[in-house]
Amino acid sequence: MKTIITFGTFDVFHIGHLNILRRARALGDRLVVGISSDELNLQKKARLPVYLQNERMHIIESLRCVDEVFLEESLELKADYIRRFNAQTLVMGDDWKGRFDHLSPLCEIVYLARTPTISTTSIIETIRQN
Ligand code: C2G
Repeated sequence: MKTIITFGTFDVFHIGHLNILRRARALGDRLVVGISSDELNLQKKARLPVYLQNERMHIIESLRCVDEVFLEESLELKADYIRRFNAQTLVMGDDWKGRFDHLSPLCEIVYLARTPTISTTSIIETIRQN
């Protein structure tokens, strides 16, 4: 049984999120997703997500390609999460390329190409302009 782990906020769920989750799942037998907490987002991006953590967790856990979700409370705890879920592979979008290479003694690190042109920020901007 090969377990894949990935992390993200997944705010205002869109096709780029779905693409990376489906491709991550296809690399193994089980996909575990760490959903960034509201507090972590406040620290990282200086704003709260549009969808709060419980809603984001419910949306992601209801996807067919996702087996389990948990709350990611700190960016520094990735090694603990990888061990806790016994993950063999960490998948991240290539906007994070190189940032998690130090975890390679623990598991395989794979960066997948982001889906072009779409992002939560651009969706918010489009709605604002309309
Ligand atoms: N993503 C993608 N294509 C897009 C937008 C996002 O492939 N057009 C991917 C990102 O690369 C990431 C995942 O979708 O792997 C989740 O994206 P975000 O919600 O923006 O995640 P982020 O806030 O970067 O949080 O510990 C790491 C962080 O929690 C990642």
